[in-house]
Amino acid sequence: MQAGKPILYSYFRSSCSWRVRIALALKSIDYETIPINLIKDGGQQFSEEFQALNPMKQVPALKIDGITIGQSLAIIEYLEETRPTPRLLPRDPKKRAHVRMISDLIAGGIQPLQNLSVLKQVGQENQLTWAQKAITSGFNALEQILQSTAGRYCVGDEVSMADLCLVPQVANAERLSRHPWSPISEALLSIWLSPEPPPPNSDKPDLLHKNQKCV
Ligand SMILES: N[C@@H](CCC(=O)N[C@@H](CS)C(=O)NCC(=O)O)C(=O)O
Repeated sequence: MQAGKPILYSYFRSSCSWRVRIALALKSIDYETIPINLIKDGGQQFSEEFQALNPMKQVPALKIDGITIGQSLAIIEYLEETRPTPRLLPRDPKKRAHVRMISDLIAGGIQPLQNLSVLKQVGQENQLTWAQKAITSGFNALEQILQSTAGRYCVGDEVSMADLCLVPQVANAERLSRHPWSPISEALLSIWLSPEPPPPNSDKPDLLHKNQKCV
């Protein structure tokens, strides 16, 4: 199959899409974006056209090398295997396990609890309390883990997939919670988050914007 420029189906407020945008930017991969607005028209993720691409009706999805991949961590791992520079998974198996552990903790243990469809089920009245509970318990565990894994970044001194997961999740948490950040989170944030707001209608590799809201 003819493979052109990769296409990222993304929503600028989506923390999961943001992970992939950071990976694409760090690996200097040129790509096009097709915005999928999760709010407009009752949610464009529910359109037949998009469901054909990702039956989970979620962003991100990446068309690349003649295939379509859903699930942000699977996308990042594919990019890592096919475009290995710079590395986002450490060579050392123990460090690599730590990176995957932190990534899974965020992608499986924190973000899904604050997903749009889950919050809808929880209901407007209880949404904030629900989200704050999920943030507090997830981040308490994370903070404890980071005590032993972090150097300059989540695992040692190299940027990894774990940082790609952490940054959007912290931005999300800052919006929803008053979680007290440990010195490690504070240090990571100061490295990773620039003070500028995202450009309007941004769906670009807007690496690190503190004021970006996520879902
Ligand atoms: N595990 C998936 C989760 C994807 C996900 O939850 N995406 C959210 C945005 S961050 C979404 O599309 N939500 C749409 C909805 O809840 O209707 C991943 O890592 O890609």
